[in-house]
Amino acid sequence: MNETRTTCPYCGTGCGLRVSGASANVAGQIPAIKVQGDNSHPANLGRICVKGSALDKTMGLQGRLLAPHIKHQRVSWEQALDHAAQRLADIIQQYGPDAIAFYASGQLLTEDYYAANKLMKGFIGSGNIDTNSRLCMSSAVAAYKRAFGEDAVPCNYEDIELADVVVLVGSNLAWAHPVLWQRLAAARAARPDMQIIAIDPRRSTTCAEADLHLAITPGSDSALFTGLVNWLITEGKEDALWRSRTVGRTETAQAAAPWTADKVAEYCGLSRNQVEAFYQLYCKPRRVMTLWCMGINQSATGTDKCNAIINAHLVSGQIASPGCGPFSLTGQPNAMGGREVGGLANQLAAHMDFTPEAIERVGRFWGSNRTAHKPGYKAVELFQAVERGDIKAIWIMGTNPAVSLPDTNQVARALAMCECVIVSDITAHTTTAAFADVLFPAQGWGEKEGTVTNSERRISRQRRFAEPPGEARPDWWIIAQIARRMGYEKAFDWSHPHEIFSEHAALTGFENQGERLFDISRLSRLTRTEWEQLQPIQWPVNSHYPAGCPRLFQDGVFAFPDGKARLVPVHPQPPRGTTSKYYPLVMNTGRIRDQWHTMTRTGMVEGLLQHRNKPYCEINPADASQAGITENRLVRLQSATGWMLCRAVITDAQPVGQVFVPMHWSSQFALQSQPGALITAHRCEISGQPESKFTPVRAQPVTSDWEGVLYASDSVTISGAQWWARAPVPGGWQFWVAGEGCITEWLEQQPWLAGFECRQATDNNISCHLLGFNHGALNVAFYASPSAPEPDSTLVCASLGKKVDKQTSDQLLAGRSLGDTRGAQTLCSCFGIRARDITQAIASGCHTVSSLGKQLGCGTNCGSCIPELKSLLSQHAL
Ligand SMILES: Nc1nc2c(c(=O)[nH]1)N[C@H]1C(S)=C(S)[C@@H](COP(=O)(O)OP(=O)(O)OC[C@H]3O[C@@H](n4cnc5c(=O)[nH]c(N)nc54)[C@H](O)[C@@H]3O)O[C@H]1N2
Ligand SMILES: Nc1nc2c(c(=O)[nH]1)N[C@H]1C(S)=C(S)[C@@H](COP(=O)(O)OP(=O)(O)OC[C@H]3O[C@@H](n4cnc5c(=O)[nH]c(N)nc54)[C@H](O)[C@@H]3O)O[C@H]1N2
Ligand code: SF4
Ligand SMILES: [Mo]
Repeated sequence: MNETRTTCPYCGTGCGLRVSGASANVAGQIPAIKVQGDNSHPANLGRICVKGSALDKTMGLQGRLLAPHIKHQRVSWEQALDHAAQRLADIIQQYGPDAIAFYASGQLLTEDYYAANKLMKGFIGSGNIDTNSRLCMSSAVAAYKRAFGEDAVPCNYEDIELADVVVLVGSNLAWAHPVLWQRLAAARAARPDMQIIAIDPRRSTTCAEADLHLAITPGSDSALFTGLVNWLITEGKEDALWRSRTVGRTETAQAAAPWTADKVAEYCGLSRNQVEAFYQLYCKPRRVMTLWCMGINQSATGTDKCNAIINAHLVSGQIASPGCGPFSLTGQPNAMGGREVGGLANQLAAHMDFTPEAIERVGRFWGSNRTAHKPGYKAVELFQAVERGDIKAIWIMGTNPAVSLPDTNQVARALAMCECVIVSDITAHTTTAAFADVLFPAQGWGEKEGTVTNSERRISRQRRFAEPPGEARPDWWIIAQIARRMGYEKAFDWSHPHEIFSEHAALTGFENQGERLFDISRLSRLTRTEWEQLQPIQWPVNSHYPAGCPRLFQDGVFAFPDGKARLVPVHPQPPRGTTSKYYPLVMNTGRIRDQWHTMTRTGMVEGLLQHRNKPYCEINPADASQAGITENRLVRLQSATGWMLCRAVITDAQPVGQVFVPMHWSSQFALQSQPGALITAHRCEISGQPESKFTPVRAQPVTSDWEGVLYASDSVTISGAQWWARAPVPGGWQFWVAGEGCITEWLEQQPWLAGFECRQATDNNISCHLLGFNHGALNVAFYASPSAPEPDSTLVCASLGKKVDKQTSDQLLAGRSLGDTRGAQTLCSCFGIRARDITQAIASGCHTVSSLGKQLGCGTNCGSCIPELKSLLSQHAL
């Protein structure tokens, strides 16, 4: 069996995978592949999570964009490329280069990203290329630059295992970086003295597993870390050697001085004991790692928050040695690659900024005299410029901004009025693609070749193992084809990504006498075979570090001319959004375990929608009862900017005054369930990163006349409902629907019922059961009643698309109910094991994760559900 070693296309952990048994994409067949963790890859050493292990199920043609389109009509590549290049050239001619923008993605490969940046900044001559990393890492980038002089993550994954104390701030590691969580959990199991501290306003799965959970007031983290700096200084815990390696100590100490432990406790909503316990644990000789993610970065003062964390590491000397350091976790598979090529609008290329020398140098390297002279628009401003009409053409590659940006109604307005919207994607129908004038079908994971860089600066290869379907082409190729048509043949004459990589690597070393840490020039001379076989390696890779470098700044020399790191004075500020009597709750948004972003890939995989299957908001019992919201009730969340609908999940894991909503559901998967519609475009002044975790909202129960569940063998279009959401199930799709008025009348208007032979059982319009058959095969089954019906889906799913006998048809029509739905939720997605099966097994004597695994199988494949198994075990022990 063929085996390909490649890298996972999801999170920034960057796990190595072994894919076996690939084959061509033939006529709608899913290539039969098997995906396993690669035990030779240093990021995961064979481990894998639920999303990685379900990659085989994302390889099908369902939903794929297979051909170029203009105005949603299929055209040839020649037509699409000629048309797009001509539109761009015309707009530049008429309005100048700044009327064009690219909006790229941390999900592109480095070679794709390099090509896009080179075309925009080098040849179109505008700084207007930004990326979804603006919504993700830009605060961390800005903070590292302020502190170290360069965007450089000092530490690595081994440091996490070597630490004595691991502080997780604004990171739900167990769900968002599950393999790093597995590594951390294994290290703690081996060294039980190790302490995990989780700082998060809500009790996430990660917090439930931590040794200490600080349920901080949302947005107050700078105070906690600024107070830590003050405490380290006043308690004499400052590191003398590191004091000599930094500047800015006086101002930083002054800014921190008011933040006594008492003041911090009050501001952060913690007890003084909690604050002191955390500060005490932070001290040497213990080795401390701080891992942070979106709970810190996605804030109107995100850059200051990151610097507050870095300040504490510099003052205490918890940096640049094994088991220590400030570690910003990257989210996307290649957010780092984007940072390296210069994909953010305020960077030029290869860690060079817009200085006159750098502009001249990069221009000379690229052979262009039109290199951009100034930064372009950052993501949010970029879409505002589109709406103002300052940007006339936008090319969106590998991201879905109509869902993922804040204020998505603004994004929709901007895209609707933009003269020319070009979208490169692998998915045909995304919320963004609906606005496209030109659609380019890109090659996806497994079909294309290139490199990605993970959180710990490790460059790995993504390798091709499947034939690309339809007419899909690599992103770099599409960009180069447009560039050539715009007159830049020579600079874009690549025929293989290896050539692009070599050029990119050469630029990193070009006239670099050590000023730029990001230097992989030693990789610029790899032959194609060597590049193809490239083993994972951590940058820099140059004559000093021919084998790469696992840990930066060990000599205490930073990327400023004087070699010293900067302490940055931080004055903690509250979030920009403020609650009021109209909007009394804070809406926090984030990730769930089994879904990826806007669900374009993971939303098609049945097994990945068992754990959480519809849009929901978690709300504290006190807030729920005050608002008259009951479990599973349809809820309307309203902010000053927009509104959404979702189901209530009442839980004390959510503090009073706060609700949590998954970021994932878009208009493709539910009606009006997109949290981005509510989020105001407040953002950090320094980084431009939006405040996606703090939106003042109010929550109200929604009244419906009826609620329904629909099963259909193909996905259908629901019309005239108050709300719907869909998820794939075995045999087809399941929809949850809520509506007003008479069910029968509503049903009559549904296009998906047309042409079926129906069997219907209706009870005074209070409840309705309906089966739709086509030539005797069951195509739809619909159950509605005044409150959400819970039919047992097993029989329905098993019958979908099949001929059923009279007896089964009667049973289906009767709509056998699920009965008690408690514990029906699936915890282990790999084996479809439900919470109640697990509680039963615990009751019958399984008292460990491994005995549950032996009895039920749960947790024995990818291990992503282990934190939840543990939590059930401990609940049961109580
Ligand atoms: N399953 C899954 N994994 C993913 C992704 C995915 O879509 N699905 N996406 C990837 C990407 S691109 C990213 S960026 C990462 C994100 O990874 P994470 O940042 O870990 O994930 P989030 O759920 O966005 O947010 C983390 C936590 O921040 C908390 N938080 C909110 N406000 C505050 C605050 O004021 N202070 C503190 N201390 N915490 C706060 C939230 O409650 C939440 O639990 O995940 C990556 N991994
Ligand atoms: N409310 C809220 N909003 C958020 C966040 C949050 O926490 N809360 N988090 C933010 C963060 S951190 C991030 S990273 C963003 C992510 O947000 P997006 O980047 O918008 O999310 P994705 O769904 O990953 O979009 C990727 C798109 O690229 C397509 N694609 C996949 N592979 C390829 C390829 O190889 N080539 C091309 N051309 N296309 C491809 C997919 O089909 C999909 O349409 O969301 C941000 N938005
Ligand atoms: S942790 Fe999971 S999603 Fe992230 S890279 Fe590894 S296998 Fe992929
Ligand atoms: Mo992200």
